[in-house]
Amino acid sequence: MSSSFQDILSRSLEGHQPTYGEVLELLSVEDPYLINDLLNTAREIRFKRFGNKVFLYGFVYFSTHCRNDCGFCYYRRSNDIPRYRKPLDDIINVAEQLEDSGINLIDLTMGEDPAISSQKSYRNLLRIVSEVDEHVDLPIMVSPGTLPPEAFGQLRSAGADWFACYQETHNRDLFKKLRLDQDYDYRFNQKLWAKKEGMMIEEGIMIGVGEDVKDRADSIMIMGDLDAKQVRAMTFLPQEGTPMQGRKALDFMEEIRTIAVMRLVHQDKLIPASLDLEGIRGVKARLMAGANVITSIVPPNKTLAGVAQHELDIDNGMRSKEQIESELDGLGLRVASESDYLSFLKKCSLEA
Ligand code: SAM
Ligand code: MD0
Ligand code: SF4
Repeated sequence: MSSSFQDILSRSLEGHQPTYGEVLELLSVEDPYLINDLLNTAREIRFKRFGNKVFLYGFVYFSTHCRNDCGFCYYRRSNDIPRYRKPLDDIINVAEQLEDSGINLIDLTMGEDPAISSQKSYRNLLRIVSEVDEHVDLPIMVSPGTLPPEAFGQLRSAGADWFACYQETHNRDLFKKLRLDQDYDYRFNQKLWAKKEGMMIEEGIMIGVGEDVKDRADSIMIMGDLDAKQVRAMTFLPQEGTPMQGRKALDFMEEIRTIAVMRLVHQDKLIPASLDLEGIRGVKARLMAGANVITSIVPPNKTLAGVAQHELDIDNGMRSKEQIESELDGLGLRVASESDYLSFLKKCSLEA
């Protein structure tokens, strides 16, 4: 067992993508020494592909209203919580402030707020994207939930470089339990439509929502079929007031191992270490597993929320570039420049 495990690691290090069966093995092994070897290999692969550079993403959750009722989400329609919808000027100001702080991309995220976009009209969303694009000289990711097929060309023209929409799981039965009353194929097709219009896509899964190891392996392979340029795994954190509030969160080790396996399979893709789970103190473990983007950087005192952790480390200023830089220093890593990020995007567009 362990020698074949080591073979998988050495072949990965030579640039060979593990097979489905090998992915299952990497995700299942229990020996802590072997898991440690997996993490070391993932880190080495990141170094081979990206050197010591890490990308930083600013997160602007501009509306927390949502028409959906996802069982895992704090912002689900049925949860009686305070919500906000930021005016355009505030969104632009925050995006400008994030740009000044020296990050690489702005992620414009919303609940499926009917006042901003619906299957019938998404004018307001297009306006927000094009205004941010006009004021800020950074690539833009948009995470708006689902849109009708005809929206994607317009979203691209408005200035969206990336479209993020996480399936959470590629097990259809489990999807039904998580994303209540939502259509699996419609959500999956979002990514195909976005790609067709020239956007890069991010795919993602949640860890600890009832999936098994095979489901995780399936998702990792599907991320490749989709040609997602950024792929993520986030541990599910139970949210107050939701049907899944009583579930126990897994410890973060399964997410961290999944990040490492994703790095072996998707060697030249971006893989986030999100601040939205454990805040700044969780960055190191995720980077040590081969992640190369720090997401969910939120400026303090702007009444902006996170998603899985709606407050953690925001108003104390810990989700900031300065804090991240000091973490990176200790790991021999540094923040990528704007031109490093643009080279990555250029490489992706040449592959398209
Ligand atoms: N409303 C849009 C959507 O659902 O696609 C954009 C919001 S996006 C930030 C929501 C993502 O946050 C989900 O796809 C999920 O990956 C993550 N998320 C939400 N609730 C979570 C929770 N309780 N634990 C971990 N991740 C969560
Ligand atoms: C994050 N809270 O990066 C954000 C969010 C949406 N594109 C990203 C889940 O962790
Ligand atoms: Fe709405 Fe997105 Fe939360 Fe689902 S995950 S309830 S679509 S904000």
